[in-house]
Amino acid sequence: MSSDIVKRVLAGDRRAVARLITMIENDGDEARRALADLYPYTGQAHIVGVTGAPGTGKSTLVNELAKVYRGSGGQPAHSPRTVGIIAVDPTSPFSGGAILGDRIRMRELSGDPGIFIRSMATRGSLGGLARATADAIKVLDAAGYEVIFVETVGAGQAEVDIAKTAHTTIVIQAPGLGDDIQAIKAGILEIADIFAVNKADREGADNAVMALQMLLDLDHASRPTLHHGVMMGEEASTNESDSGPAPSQEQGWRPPILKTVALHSEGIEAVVEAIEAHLMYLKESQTLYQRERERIESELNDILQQELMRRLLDRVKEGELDDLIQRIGRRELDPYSAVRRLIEGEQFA
Ligand SMILES: Nc1nc2c(ncn2[C@@H]2O[C@H](COP(=O)(O)OP(=O)(O)OP(=O)(O)O)[C@@H](O)[C@H]2O)c(=O)[nH]1
Ligand SMILES: [Mg+2]
Repeated sequence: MSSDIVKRVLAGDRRAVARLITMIENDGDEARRALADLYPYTGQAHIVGVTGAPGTGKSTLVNELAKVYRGSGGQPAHSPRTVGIIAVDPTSPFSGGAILGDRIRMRELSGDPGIFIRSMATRGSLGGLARATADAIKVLDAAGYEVIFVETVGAGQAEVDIAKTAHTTIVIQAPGLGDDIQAIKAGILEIADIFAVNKADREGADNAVMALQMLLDLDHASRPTLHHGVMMGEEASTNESDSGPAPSQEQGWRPPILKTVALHSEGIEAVVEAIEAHLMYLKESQTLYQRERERIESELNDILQQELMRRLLDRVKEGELDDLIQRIGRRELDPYSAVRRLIEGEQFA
């Protein structure tokens, strides 16, 4: 039996969507039940991750992209689509300047009923921000938002997590942050489907583009690139997969590098085209299927770990963990034995 909030979310009620996301942030059982009821209605949206160093222009670009998808700004290229935006702030839960700035910036979009905008911040709950974000995406998806942008600051795990959750990941670079190959963060090639060199009105944008280009060339030359688990290049034609349909005779996807000036709405249409082209590629090459499988597997793992941990900690008595830490510190106990005894539920007295 669906609860009231589930029905309202499915009907696209914005206030119900907002409330359920708050419930998810607070990690309640009711939220979990609602998510279970909503799950069959998910899997429709195109999830687009947008990541990059602080201040590179992620929020500004997402706003501009949203406008194009809504058909405003004189872009009748395709029929308007509804847009959900989740801005993830991994740092400050309450005083986040980024969140405040985003609120102000996004106000210009908020009059449009076809756009839903939400900021999320860490509460230190067990599953962490990545879990809550993945669940919030499901709510927007079930509520019928067709394109969902998720903005995360490019910092280690947060970035990897979003690439796992998103279908298409845009990595934003900006000139001046270091324009040579060494300065480009390791691991970025693994997650980027599209590069946007934003602030192209500033000096050094071409250098940033060239550095990325060289990096892609090197990467391509040095190995049969595994991009999101699918072989790229000519190798793809001989690649066989036992986990689902074999990849097609695709040439693979080489991330385009696009210059933008988000502040002045320049180059945005090309980014939209790249996003659409990437989705097409995912569908035609069967990569979508494979990614979805990997995503589900990793999500299942996360939830399992989280749930096992929660159950274990529920059983551990107040102060017991502290005692253990002290005993380990005094070398009376080693950490492996401590964990074994915790799991087996032995008393430590
Ligand atoms: N010159 C120039 N400034 C830009 C451009 N795009 C964004 N900005 C400015 O750069 C600053 C940061 O932009 P944001 O969109 O907030 O960047 P962000 O990556 O979302 O920032 P965080 O969420 O705090 O990491 C703002 O002052 C923007 O007005 C651009 O294309 N050119
Ligand atoms: Mg931002």
